[in-house]
Amino acid sequence: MTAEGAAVSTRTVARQCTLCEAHCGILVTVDRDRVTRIEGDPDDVLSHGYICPKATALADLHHDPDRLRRPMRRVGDGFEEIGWDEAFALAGNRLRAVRRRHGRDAIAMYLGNPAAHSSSVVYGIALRVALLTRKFYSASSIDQFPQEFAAWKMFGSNVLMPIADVDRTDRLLILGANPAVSNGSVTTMPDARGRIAAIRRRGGSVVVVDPRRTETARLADEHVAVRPGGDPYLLLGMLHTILADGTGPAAGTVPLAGTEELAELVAPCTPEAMAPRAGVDADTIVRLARDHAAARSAVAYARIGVCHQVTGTLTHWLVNTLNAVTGNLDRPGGQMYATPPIDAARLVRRLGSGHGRWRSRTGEHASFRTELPVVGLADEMLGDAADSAGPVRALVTYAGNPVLSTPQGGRLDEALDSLDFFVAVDMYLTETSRHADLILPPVSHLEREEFDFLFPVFSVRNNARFNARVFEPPPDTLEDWQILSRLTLEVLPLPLRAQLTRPLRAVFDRLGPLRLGALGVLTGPHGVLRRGRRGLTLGRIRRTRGGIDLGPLQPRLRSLVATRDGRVHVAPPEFVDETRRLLAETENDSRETEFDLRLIGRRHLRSNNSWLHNIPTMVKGRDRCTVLMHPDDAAARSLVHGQPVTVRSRIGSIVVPVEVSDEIRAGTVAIPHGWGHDEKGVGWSTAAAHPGANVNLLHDPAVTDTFTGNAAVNATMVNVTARSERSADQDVGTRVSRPVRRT
Ligand SMILES: Nc1nc2c(c(=O)[nH]1)N[C@H]1C(S)=C(S)[C@@H](COP(=O)(O)OP(=O)(O)OC[C@H]3O[C@@H](n4cnc5c(=O)[nH]c(N)nc54)[C@H](O)[C@@H]3O)O[C@H]1N2
Ligand SMILES: Nc1nc2c(c(=O)[nH]1)N[C@H]1C(S)=C(S)[C@@H](COP(=O)(O)OP(=O)(O)OC[C@H]3O[C@@H](n4cnc5c(=O)[nH]c(N)nc54)[C@H](O)[C@@H]3O)O[C@H]1N2
Ligand code: SF4
Ligand SMILES: [Mo]
Repeated sequence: MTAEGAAVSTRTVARQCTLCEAHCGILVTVDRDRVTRIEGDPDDVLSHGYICPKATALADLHHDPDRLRRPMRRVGDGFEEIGWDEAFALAGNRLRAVRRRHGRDAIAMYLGNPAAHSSSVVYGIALRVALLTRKFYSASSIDQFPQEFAAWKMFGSNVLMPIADVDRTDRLLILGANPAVSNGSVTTMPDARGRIAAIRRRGGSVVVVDPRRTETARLADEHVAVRPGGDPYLLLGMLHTILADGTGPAAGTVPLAGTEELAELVAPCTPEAMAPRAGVDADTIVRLARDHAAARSAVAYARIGVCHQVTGTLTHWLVNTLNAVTGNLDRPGGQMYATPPIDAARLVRRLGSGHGRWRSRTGEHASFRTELPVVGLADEMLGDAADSAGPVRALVTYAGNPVLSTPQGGRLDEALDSLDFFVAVDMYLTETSRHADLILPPVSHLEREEFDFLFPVFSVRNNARFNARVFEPPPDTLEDWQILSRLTLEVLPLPLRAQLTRPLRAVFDRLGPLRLGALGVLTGPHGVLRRGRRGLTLGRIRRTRGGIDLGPLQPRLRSLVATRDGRVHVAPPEFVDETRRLLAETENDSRETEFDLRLIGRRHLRSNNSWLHNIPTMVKGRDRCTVLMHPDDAAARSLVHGQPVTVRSRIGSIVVPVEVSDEIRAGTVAIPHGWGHDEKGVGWSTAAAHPGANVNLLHDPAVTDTFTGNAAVNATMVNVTARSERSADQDVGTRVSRPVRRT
């Protein structure tokens, strides 16, 4: 090709990576219809040129021949391509038939993680509303439910989850998060490594509380190898110290309610009493408390490691409370709230979070914010048809892979096969969608043009960035929002649906996510309607390369707090009662005779939950789906590094290689989730060559966060034995589950 030809055919588009919450700015260089390069955008106002290795996967995902481009209908054991109109008619007829025969709760819906990374999610919610089903599920109940519940009880709304002002803090205490790998979650911080290094450079300090010496712990001043599940005790001991020292509670922008009850609760929680439960010595507890209280600004930040515990909600309450009583709530360097271009949290904060409005069919789980915990999904489908509550007969999934990502006691495959109808909105034939009757694939991430309204709500710095399209979508393809709005029209419970479809479609087509986004920006806190001529419009954001920086986080809790009395509640009665109950329990280090190790999770820089393992650069190198074990534990079992072992829990077992390292606390083992690509009929050819094993086959769906039913996948007791002892017939990565019936 001549140089001139190259110049004509090559172009670079600035947009964001939509794979994780960081939404880093990227520059995508394209030669005709191929991506030739993806690099960090130095002009991006939030990520300043940082990207992680996953960003390049966007190109591979776009070009992946395994990615579905046409609707697929099940025929026998396989699938055939069909047209969109035919596909929507099929989905509509079948879903309506199920609803007519079995009622609206016979249709369930599951919304997965990538939905949150696209403004199409609004249309997912519209579909959920049109279905009028109480059987709604999402990845939130194997994720941040505990954090939302704590926010609801303390600040009056589940959406008011405060974030850590990492860019200005003098002291960062991280519990159960590994931002050096995850780049922050419910605190969007692209280049977390750089931001953590900056805290130390400006004279601040960073402590990581984690049973594993993680990538983040290695960047910190101190690593505290807490016992898994030990965090609430560590925090109670810290609160005891602060209140006993008289250094709290400090005054904040919003008055605190419940400080006396809190003082009474923590009075007996001396560091000495808490130390064995936390697995952290008393001196360390005292020191962590005093350093937090003494720092000019300090923030405790906790995430998924503690959400995935039976004490998930309690721990997040104690984290927020620690920040509040040390005067670090709603002040620079502490826990704060963003002021995003679309003030989504403020708009919906009074909608009501609601807990226990309805229950699961088995009665085991209560709804929270109008959904049920996903751990109950298989149970909901495998019910007895004679059951008056009736089992779920049809399912809609949108951007989720619950077969790999949720604990279901090994029963979800069977449950999905038992359905009358299952439609998956997904661009891959996955462990989940392979069970579908119909798969509706959206365009690739690079073919979307969007304005994200969700993650700016959790961003460490206020910003407005447009996400431009790299490729025009090919003819006869649809974006998620178009697919979801067509499905919505198909299931609208209207008597004149047939007649109304055409005009409603015209309305939906005109009300794309960009129109809604433009309206949100216009009326938002930085919009022209509020700020006059210098204010924002979507057009201005779109035209500004790298986005618009809207400054550091501002104190604003007073305008957000949604409790009836306008105060922040540091001692909600149900949390106090539950803490008392736990403290009264005689200490039981769960030394069950048969299962003697506690299993936790871990993430890798080149994995993204279950769905990047089909990209060769994301799976190259050594096997990453291993069980990480302390050398003492390995020696006690005569296991050597690299050896295949059987990891067994009360409900299932998998075979994986053992990885021996002293980075993990003795008595604890770690296995990453999102693996187990060995199912027949899955369309992931590269992933099939690197299957790993599905760790969620080990986690008991009955073990959940006390308040929300969030999966407590860091609380599972397992044993680990040499493979040959008990399961010589299995290959590494094989799944051997013992499905359990619990109804
Ligand atoms: N044991 C254990 N389990 C866990 C976790 C853990 O730490 N330990 N973590 C949990 C967490 S935090 C989460 S968020 C969940 C995630 O759980 P899920 O959301 O259920 O699973 P993902 O692996 O994110 O699967 C995403 C699916 O969406 C598809 N997809 C990707 N992009 C798009 C898109 O733009 N549109 C559509 N329609 N589809 C798309 C992919 O092909 C894939 O099938 O996993 C949870 N599971
Ligand atoms: N590379 C990559 N990035 C991701 C993802 C990914 O799959 N890969 N997933 C994205 C998603 S969906 C999410 S929700 C975020 C999650 O983001 P993070 O919360 O940062 O997730 P993890 O890396 O799983 O970190 C959890 C940590 O908790 C520790 N832990 C486990 N049990 C306990 C405990 O009882 N106490 C304490 N103190 N620590 C404990 C684990 O050892 C682990 O280091 O990451 C996002 N970013
Ligand atoms: S951290 Fe990596 S995966 Fe996440 S948005 Fe940035 S480049 Fe993408
Ligand atoms: Mo997540």
